[in-house]
Amino acid sequence: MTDFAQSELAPLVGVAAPVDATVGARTLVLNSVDSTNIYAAELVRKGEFVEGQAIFADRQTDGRGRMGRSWHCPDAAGILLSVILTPDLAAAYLPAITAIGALALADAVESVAPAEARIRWPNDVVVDHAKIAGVLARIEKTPDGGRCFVLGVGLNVNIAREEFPPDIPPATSLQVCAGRPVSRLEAAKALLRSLDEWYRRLKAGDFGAIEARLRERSSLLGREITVEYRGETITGVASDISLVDGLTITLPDGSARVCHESVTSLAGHGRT
Ligand code: BT5
Repeated sequence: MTDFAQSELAPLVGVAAPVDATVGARTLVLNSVDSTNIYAAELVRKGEFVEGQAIFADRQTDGRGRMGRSWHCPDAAGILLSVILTPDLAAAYLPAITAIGALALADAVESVAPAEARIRWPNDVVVDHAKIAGVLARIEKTPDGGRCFVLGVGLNVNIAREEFPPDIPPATSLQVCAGRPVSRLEAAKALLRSLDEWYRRLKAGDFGAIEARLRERSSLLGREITVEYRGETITGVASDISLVDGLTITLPDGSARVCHESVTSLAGHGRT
């Protein structure tokens, strides 16, 4: 593991963040790391971080997804980023952290490629139902007994269709959307900018704005879906998304089922 790199992202170190930005106020670019989320968690445990610190890597040897899954990314072809956030919020606000990650990714996708980005609740960003980015948010303890959020995001930038593992659900990249290679540096800057804006809203307590945009960007709302939730298969119409309750599915008999945590989708909006 090296902590500075001959990387396309190297210009982000030190100079990129506007003076008033929190996200990216300090930035590390690593050549190679097991997982940026693990690296960020270690910084938190040691108390060696500032609010908004961003850790990028060109390569992960153990990139993590949710529920023991892995995140695949060819070397120097994507954005692999973890940001350490310290809002004064209880652990129950973790879904809001995931939400601002997904919203920022969707904004960044649209600012650098001609694509319409949607959020497949809770943590996938999709273009035409193919996954272009994912979010993995975690809570970590600081040495003084406090709490931090580590927001990890993976965004596919210059990955050709055939470079995705054949056994994963449909995936896409900015390059596939744009029909040409895309600057990782520009994508990273757009992402930091947008994340900073959403983090500002979060810290101001503007959960209404976050929730409203989450609904607007949803790939699920109004669609018939089939999901697996806590061992049960549920088919119905995705009728609401909220930061507190999660996903509400209205069943054919008119009753509602609330899925607080992640669901495994089986049909209706692409597998996850
Ligand atoms: C996620 O999990 O989507 C969270 C991804 C977070 C990755 C970032 S990279 C920086 C930071 N450090 C880390 O170690 N992690 C974070 P989940 O919803 O569980 O999706 C994982 C599933 O997506 C896998 O099981 C594959 O099926 C699929 N997948 C893996 N790599 C992919 C890719 N590059 N594009 C699209 N789908 C992918």
